[in-house]
Amino acid sequence: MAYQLPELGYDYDALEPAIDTRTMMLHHSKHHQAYIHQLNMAIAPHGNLQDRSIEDLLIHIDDAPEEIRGVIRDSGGGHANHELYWKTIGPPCGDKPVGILEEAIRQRFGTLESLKKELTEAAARVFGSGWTFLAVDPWTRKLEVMSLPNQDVVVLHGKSAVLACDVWEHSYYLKYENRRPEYLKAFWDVVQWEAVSRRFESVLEQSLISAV
Ligand code: MN3
Repeated sequence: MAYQLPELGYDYDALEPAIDTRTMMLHHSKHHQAYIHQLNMAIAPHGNLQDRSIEDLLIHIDDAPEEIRGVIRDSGGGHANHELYWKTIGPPCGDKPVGILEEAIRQRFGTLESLKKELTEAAARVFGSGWTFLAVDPWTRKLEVMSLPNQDVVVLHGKSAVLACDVWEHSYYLKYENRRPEYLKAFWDVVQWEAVSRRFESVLEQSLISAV
């Protein structure tokens, strides 16, 4: 079964005015779709690489022939990062971090505002194309802000991402042009904190299971 473009679960215009309809449409149906197409083309001749989760494919990239590892890293990473991005954002609902995420944010950042400030500053500093994540070390359960270039993925750095902010220009240029800080400010209006909180809990549960 080849990789497929995930449904967003909301309409392209549902994030207006923070993220405009045309950007959402192109970003999802063209950019993300292109990563999936390239990835599927690369792995099609290799039966041992089929039917794996995208995380499994990326973690075990050494199973792939050397000549397609670059495509797996770039397009496979692009697929994984965008899947998380579409789940990070959604229609503005004014929710807040809950449960153990709320507590972890308090311990690491003090306040939600401090977290937003640190992550915004990191995203503003990304040079060229890349991402900024809120990641968790599954063993220490500590949160951290992590920026990575291109389509690198957090999982290859031994962490799990719970929130993803796409800082490639295609995420914001149609509306915000060169004003990345304005996109980053609007980004917080569409973050789905309850979903981020549930993802954090699930990462910690998984790490407990694998520790047994
Ligand atoms: Mn993108």
